[in-house]
Amino acid sequence: MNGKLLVLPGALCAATGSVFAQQARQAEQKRPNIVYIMSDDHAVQAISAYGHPLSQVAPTPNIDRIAAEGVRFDRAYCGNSVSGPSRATILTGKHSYSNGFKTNADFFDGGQTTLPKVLKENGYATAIIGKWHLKTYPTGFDYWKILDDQGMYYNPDFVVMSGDTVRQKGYVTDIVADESIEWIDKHKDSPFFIMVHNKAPHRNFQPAPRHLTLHEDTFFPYPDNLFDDYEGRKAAQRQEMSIAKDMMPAYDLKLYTRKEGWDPKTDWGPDYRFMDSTEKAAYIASYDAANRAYYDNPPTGDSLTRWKFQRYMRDYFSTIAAVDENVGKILDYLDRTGLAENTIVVYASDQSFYLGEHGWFDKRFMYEESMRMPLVIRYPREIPAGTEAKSSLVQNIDFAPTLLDWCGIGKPAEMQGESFRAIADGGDRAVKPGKNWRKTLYYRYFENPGIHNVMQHAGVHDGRWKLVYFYSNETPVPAEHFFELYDLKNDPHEMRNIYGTPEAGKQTARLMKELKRLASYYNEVLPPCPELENL
Ligand SMILES: [Ca+2]
Repeated sequence: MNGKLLVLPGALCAATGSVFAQQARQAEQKRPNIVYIMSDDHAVQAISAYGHPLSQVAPTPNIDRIAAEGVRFDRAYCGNSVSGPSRATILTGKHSYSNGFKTNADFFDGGQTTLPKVLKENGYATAIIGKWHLKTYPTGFDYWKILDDQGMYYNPDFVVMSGDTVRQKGYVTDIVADESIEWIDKHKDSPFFIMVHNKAPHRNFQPAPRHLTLHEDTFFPYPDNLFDDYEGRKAAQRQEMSIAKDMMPAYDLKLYTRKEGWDPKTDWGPDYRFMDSTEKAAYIASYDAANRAYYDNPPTGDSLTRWKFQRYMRDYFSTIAAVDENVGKILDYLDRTGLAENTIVVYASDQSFYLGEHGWFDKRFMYEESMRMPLVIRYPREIPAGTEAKSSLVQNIDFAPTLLDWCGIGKPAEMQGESFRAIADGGDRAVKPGKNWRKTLYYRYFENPGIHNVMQHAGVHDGRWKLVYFYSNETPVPAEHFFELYDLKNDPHEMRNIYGTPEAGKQTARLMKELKRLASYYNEVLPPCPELENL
C-alpha cells in the first residue's frame, strides 16, 4: 500500500460533517506520536538494560526505563556500521548500496522516499534536531536544526533552515533535548514525529561540566580480549583503530603533550577552542591531577594500554550520563503532559561500538560489537512492559517500515526492510523465522581507503554462524580476497576464524549460497570472487 492513498482524517472532517467528523477526530487522536532518540556510537555494552559488566559500573536508569516499560531487542543490527550509512538506511529503509550512501564521504540523495516524508504526507508534523551528518540538507521535515558536520560538545554550531550557521551556548546533549521538548510542546496537538539525534558519546568524548569528575574514581572492567593478537584474521591485523596504537593522546585521551602541564598552543585541538574561559578552566582542572600523575610515573607496554582504556571509559561513560539524564527529561515531559500513553519512544544508536574488545575503539567490522545496535522501544498503548526479543533478527532497514506500520501507513514499495511490529508487541514467539520472518542478515562495509583502515567486506549472519568476505579495493576484480567464518555459539567474541577448517563443516557452502542470495535479493552486485561464482 502506498502511504499517499491513505485518506487524511482532517480532510474527512471537512467533507462529511458532525458524526463522521467526531469519529475522524478520535481516529486522528489515536495515531501515535513518535519520539525517535538516537545517539552516535553508543555501545550495547554501555546500556545497563543489556547487562554487560561495563554498564553495571555506570548505569543508564532512564534508557533502562524504556526497556522495562516496553521492549528490548537483543539482536538488532545495522547493515553497514558507520554513522552516515546507518542514518541513511534508517531514513530510507534501504541498505547502503540501494540508497547510495555507502561511506561517510557520500552525499545523501534527499529526493528518495524517506520515513519523515511519508509521515509528513500523512499529516504528521516532522522535525529533526541534532546530528545529521549526511552532507545535503534534510528533506521531509517541517523543521530541522542540525549540528554542523560532526558537531561540537561545547557551545556547538548548528545549521538552521535558512542555511545559516548559529553558534549556541550550552552543552550539546542538553541543547538537543531541550529544543526537542520545545518543538514537541508546540506540536503536541497533531500527531508528530521527531528525531532527537545526539552527538554523544562520539569521539572525542567530552563530558558535560557537571560530569567532569563523575567517573574519576570508577574502575572499568577490562574485556578478556583487550590484548587480542588477531591470529587467523588478516583484516583485523591491518586495522588502525586500536586503543594502544591509534588513540590520539591529546585529542582522544586529553593527555598533555608535555609533562609541565597543559599547553595552549598544542593541547586538545578545535573542540576545546569552542569552550569559554570558565569551561576551559574546569575542563583542564578535571584532568590535571591524573595527567600529572601519568607523567610522574609514565606507564608503558600493556600498562599503558590499560591506562588508556580507563581514560577512554571514564570520558565515554561520562558523556553517556548526560544522554541518559536527557532521555529522562524527555520521558518526564511525556508523562507530565499525558502524551506518554500514545507516544512511541525509541532509543537506539547508529551502531554499537568497541569498548576495548579486540583492543579497539570505533566500529566498522561485521563483528558483533559493531554490527549490533542497541534498540529499546516504549509504546504503552500496544507494547507490554518487559517484552524481550532475544533471538529475532531485526535490522536498521526495518525501522521505517515498523514505525509506519504503527502509524497505520503501509510500507512504500522501495523500502527493503520489514515491519517488526509483531515482535515488538509479542516478543520472539510472535514470528517463525523461515516462515514469516527472516533467518539471515546481510552486511556490507565500503569505506576503504578510509580512516581506521578496515577492509571492504560483505557478509551473512544467521544468528549463530557468520561468514565474511573481505576484499581489496581494485576494480573490477579485487587483487586480494579472503573469507572468515565464526561460530558465535562456541566463539562469541569471534576470536577463531574457522574458515577452511573441518570445524566449519557444511556451513561454508550454505552461507556462501545465502550471501549470494541476499546480495541479489537486495539488488546488489558483489565484487567477483571464484569461491562465490563456482558454487
Ligand atoms: Ca556513529
